[in-house]
Amino acid sequence: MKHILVPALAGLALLATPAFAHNGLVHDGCPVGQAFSAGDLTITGAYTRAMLPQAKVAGGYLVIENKGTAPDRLLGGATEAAQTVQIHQMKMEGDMMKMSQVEGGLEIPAGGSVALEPGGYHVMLMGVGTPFKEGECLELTLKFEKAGDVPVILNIGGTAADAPPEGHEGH
Ligand SMILES: [Cu+2]
Repeated sequence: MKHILVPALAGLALLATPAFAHNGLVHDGCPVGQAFSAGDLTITGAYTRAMLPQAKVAGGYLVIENKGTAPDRLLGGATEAAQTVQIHQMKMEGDMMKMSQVEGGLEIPAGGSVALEPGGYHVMLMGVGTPFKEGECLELTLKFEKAGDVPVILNIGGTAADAPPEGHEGH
């Protein structure tokens, strides 16, 4: 009996959680310009961009201020809207624009702030199930070394020519 019951329950659990029943997207009633605080950290200006229909990756941008007397580190994040969330850096190497994961997390210095913005540091959302639409917003949990999990909401703006290129998830 036990051998039959276990797979049956596993199947039920899968049926109860369809992939995109709640996909981390808020379709209406998204306030713009919100600030999110946790401990000494305040996060402002959080946004991402509308995606083309076939796109699977998007960049998230925000500013993190640390009013504390000790540094913290942004380690990564999670959202129901994407399979993987990483902290990336984009920079020029020669005449090539390169993106790479920030090793060991991104330091937010004591009494300072760090901007994640196009062309620099960004939150990389990979394996996005439903392409983001302008005017909606995205629920994202940022993971910090000291402040822990900090839920934020990213407004979704229009598409941009300098959005991360396709195929970025291959690196
Ligand atoms: Cu990236």
